[in-house]
Amino acid sequence: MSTSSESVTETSGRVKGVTIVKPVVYGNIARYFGKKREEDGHTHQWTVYVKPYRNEDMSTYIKKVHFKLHDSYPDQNRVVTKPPYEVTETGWGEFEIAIRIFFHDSSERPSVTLYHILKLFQTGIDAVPSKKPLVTEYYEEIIFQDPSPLMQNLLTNTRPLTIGPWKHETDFEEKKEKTLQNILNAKSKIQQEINDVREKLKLAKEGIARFKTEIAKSQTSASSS
Ligand code: SLL
Repeated sequence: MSTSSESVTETSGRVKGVTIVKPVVYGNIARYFGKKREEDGHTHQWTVYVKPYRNEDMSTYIKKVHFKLHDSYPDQNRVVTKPPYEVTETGWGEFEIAIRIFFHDSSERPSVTLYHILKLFQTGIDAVPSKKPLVTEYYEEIIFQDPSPLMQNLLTNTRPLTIGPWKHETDFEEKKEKTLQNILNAKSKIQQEINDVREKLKLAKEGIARFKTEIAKSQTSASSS
C-alpha cells in the first residue's frame, strides 16, 4: 500500500492526492476426478477465488463478492459476504467467470470486476490428465484514487486474515523476477539489433560517399580529355 505525503479532504468528500493500492490474487484450482462421473457427466471439482496478496482481512473494506457462473449452473450469481471469497463447484467445462467486488462505501466506486477463464484442463506439451490439482491464478491490483475519508479509514485499518504464514500456490516474486529478466534480455537483444543496423547504415553511407567521389572523379577526367 502506498499513500502519498500531501493530502487534503475537499468539499467533494474525497481525500485528494491519496492513492491506495490493494494487491489481490484471483483464479481457480481444479481437480480431475480421474474419470467422468456417471450421474451428471462431471469430470472436475473446482474452486474459483479472489484473495489478498498479503495476509489481510479484506472484509474491512469489501462488502461482498459476486461470482457469475455459466448459465448451465443453477443460481449462476453466487454471493459471498465474508472470506474466503470463493465458490466451489463440480462440472465438465471451462467458461468465463465474472468476479465482481463491492465495497462498504458504495460512493467510492460501485464495484470492480475481474474476469477469469475457469481452467480445468492442462494444456501444452506436458499435458497429461493428472490427479494433481491444476492452479491458474493471476496477480492484480485494485487502486483507490482520492478515496472518501471513510474508505481511506477502512482501507488502512486492516487486520491479518490468519495468524499463521500466508502463501500462494504461485510464486509471484519469482514470476516477477523472471518477467523482469525477460524484459531486460529483450531490451539488450533489441539494442544489439539497433547497433547492427547502425553499423550497416554507416557502411552503406561510406560506400555511397566513395561512389560519389569516384563518379565525380571520372566525370572530371572525362570532360578534360
Ligand atoms: C464449453 N462453453 O462448452 C463451455 C461451457 C459449461 C460448463 C461450459 C455445468 C455443469 C452442470 C458445466 O460444467 N458447465 O451443472 O451440469 O466447454
